[in-house]
Order: sequence, then structure tokens, then C-alpha cells
Amino acid sequence: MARTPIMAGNWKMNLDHLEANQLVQKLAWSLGDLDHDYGKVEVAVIPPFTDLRTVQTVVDSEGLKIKYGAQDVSTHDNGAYTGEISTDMLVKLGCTYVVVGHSERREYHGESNELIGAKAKKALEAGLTPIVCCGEALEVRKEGRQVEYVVGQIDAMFAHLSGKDVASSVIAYEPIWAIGTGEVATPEDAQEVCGAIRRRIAELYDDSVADAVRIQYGGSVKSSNVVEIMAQPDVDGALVGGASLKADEFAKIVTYYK
Ligand code: G2H
Repeated sequence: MARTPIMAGNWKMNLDHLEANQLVQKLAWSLGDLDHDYGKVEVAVIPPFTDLRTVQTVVDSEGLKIKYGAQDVSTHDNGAYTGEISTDMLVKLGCTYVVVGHSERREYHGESNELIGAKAKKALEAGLTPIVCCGEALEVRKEGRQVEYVVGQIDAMFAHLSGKDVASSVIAYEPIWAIGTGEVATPEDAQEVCGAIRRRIAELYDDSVADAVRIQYGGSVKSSNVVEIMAQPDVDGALVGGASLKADEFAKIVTYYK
């Protein structure tokens, strides 16, 4: 099956709503200058919650083909959950995606695979596409246990997800040692784990689910390394952090195929 690659810019805790407005407009211009084909590579931005309304307004008023999503979501529908944001709120803001289980959520907020799986399920029920993150720490990589470790994360996160759920999800493989460090996994490192994830999905469900699910690589992706990463057969896009904060650089990453 031909999978449409997806390039998503995870802004993390950067940019206020005024800066968000500018970045989305600049990104649209840069992509226009590069004559980007949105049917060939999907483009999404993942801003902080406080920017989503602004991004929605720019995208809608200018008819942009850039999609967007949130960096996290609650497993609850509504009520006394101070600080949480529901799937319904994200849907009403026009979100397509929601990132769940980013390593920074796991590390600083103690998120477990089980909670991340529940967030992914909740997102799917609301019609959002979860970008479900996984990845190993440096110690695990040094011991050569990255495949076993990441497959274990997949098993635990997807325990309550159907094949249909998984086929319409995106998985982001982000080795923690390569996040924001400038250290990038080699294309072969990325392929080793992304390939193992797809094989595991085939074992847990079937080949059609494994063929459908899109797997991104994330961790210091830039315009200078994206081509080699995207050449790997099981890599269907990138989750880009730092480099997505500059419109022209992110536009070059998106148009890696040129
Ligand atoms: C990994 C990635 C985006 P960066 O967290 O999710 O960030 O590209 O800055 O390594």
C-alpha cells in the first residue's frame, strides 16, 4: 500500500499566539514558493494549546492545506480535571492530530504506556488521529535492547486498540538520545526500529494493518538529513521539533522529495 508521508512540526512549549500566526503564514508562503504538493506529503503543525485557536483562524480564513493538532489530551470527557483539555475541545478547534506519549510527557509527567494507550483510544473515538510516540533511552540503546524495548512499548500501548484503530493512527519512533541533541540516529538505526514496529503490528493484527499504519521518525530531523531518513522503507514521515520553528527550514524538510 502506498502510504502518504506525514511531516509534523512539534513546536513544544514555544511561540505565543502572535508568533504562531506568523509562523503558519510564513510556512504556507514557503511551501507555496517551493511548489509543495500537499497530496504527496501531508503537513501538520502541533502548537501549544494556547495557539490552536489562532492556527485554526489562519488556516480557515486563508484556506490553507496545513493540518494541525495538539501536543496532549485528557482521557476524560469533561469535569473537575484542572489543567486538562478534552478531545471534544480539540475537535471543535479543527484539530486533525494529537500527539500522545511524547518522551517529554513520559519523563516529566510520568506518563505510562497504559495511559498513553488510553489517550490514543480516546482520540480515535473522537475522530482525531493520535501520533503515538515511542523510543528508547541511551542506556537501552547501549545495551542493544532498542527493538525489544520499543516493541514492548507498542504491545502495552496498543493492548486495547483494534486493528482499525491502529491502521488509522500514526506512530512516531523517537530515540530519546537523539531528541534536541543534534545527535541523529543513522538512517539504518531508524529503519531497524521502524521496521521492527511494523513487523510487530503485523503479528498483533495483520499485514493490512501493518501496511496502512504510518511510522514517523523523530529526533533532530533537519533539511540536511531528511532525505536519507525518508529513503528508508518503513519511515513514512518525521516528527520535527526544533527545525519546525523556522518556516523555511521546515518547508525544506516537507519538500524533501524535490
Ligand atoms: C523529538 C523532536 C520532535 P527535535 O522530540 O518531537 O524534537 O527535532 O528537536 O529533536
